[in-house]
Amino acid sequence: MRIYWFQAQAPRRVMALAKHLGVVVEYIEVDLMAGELQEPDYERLNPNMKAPTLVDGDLVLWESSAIMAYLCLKCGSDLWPARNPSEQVEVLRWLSWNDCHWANSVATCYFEHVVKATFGMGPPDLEAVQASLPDLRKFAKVLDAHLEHRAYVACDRLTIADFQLASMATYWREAAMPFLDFPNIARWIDGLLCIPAWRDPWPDKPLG
Ligand SMILES: N[C@@H](CCC(=O)N[C@@H](CS)C(=O)NCC(=O)O)C(=O)O
Repeated sequence: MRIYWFQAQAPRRVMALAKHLGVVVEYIEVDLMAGELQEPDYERLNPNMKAPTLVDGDLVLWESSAIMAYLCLKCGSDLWPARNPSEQVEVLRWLSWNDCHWANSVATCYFEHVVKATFGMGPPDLEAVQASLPDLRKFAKVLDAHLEHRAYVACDRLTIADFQLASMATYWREAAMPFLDFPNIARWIDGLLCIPAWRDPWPDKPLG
């Protein structure tokens, strides 16, 4: 099984899960800045020209939530609760909420403060950050209330929904996301960072 990746939030979810589950994977790092996502061979695998992409035999899969569900199915993990319909619906609800609302609302802070710094793309556009905050606060209020008596987003245990929702929010301090005002979100993120594979999702570099 191969996973194409580079150090960014969507590959992060998949890499953390694979490490957490102990799946044997060949990791292929693509060089974003060298334009490798646009190379025809890569475009044939992932026409979105984005990462991550998983290849397992004849199967080619993109979209990190689908890849995470696939990894769980492969190793029989209930982080994607395939055998429990009501849990599955609960996880699906939060995956959908992430992709339609939460990811968009945290993306500006993350891009302006983390992505630009990582790839040397210049200073953050603070006006854009400011303009994104009403939406971020609107959806943070929903998540914070949901997490009030919970350690995890769904099913009272770790699921792929946690990794899906937490990937950009994990960087809330450096990304200046206002989670001091949403303490249940801050507690949930800090709790996830106790999971070794979530804290350090990237493949070990070969020695030497
Ligand atoms: N919805 C996709 C998002 C994939 C995505 O946007 N990946 C980003 C990295 S976080 C990417 O490859 N960006 C490169 C580009 O857009 O050129 C998923 O969850 O897999």
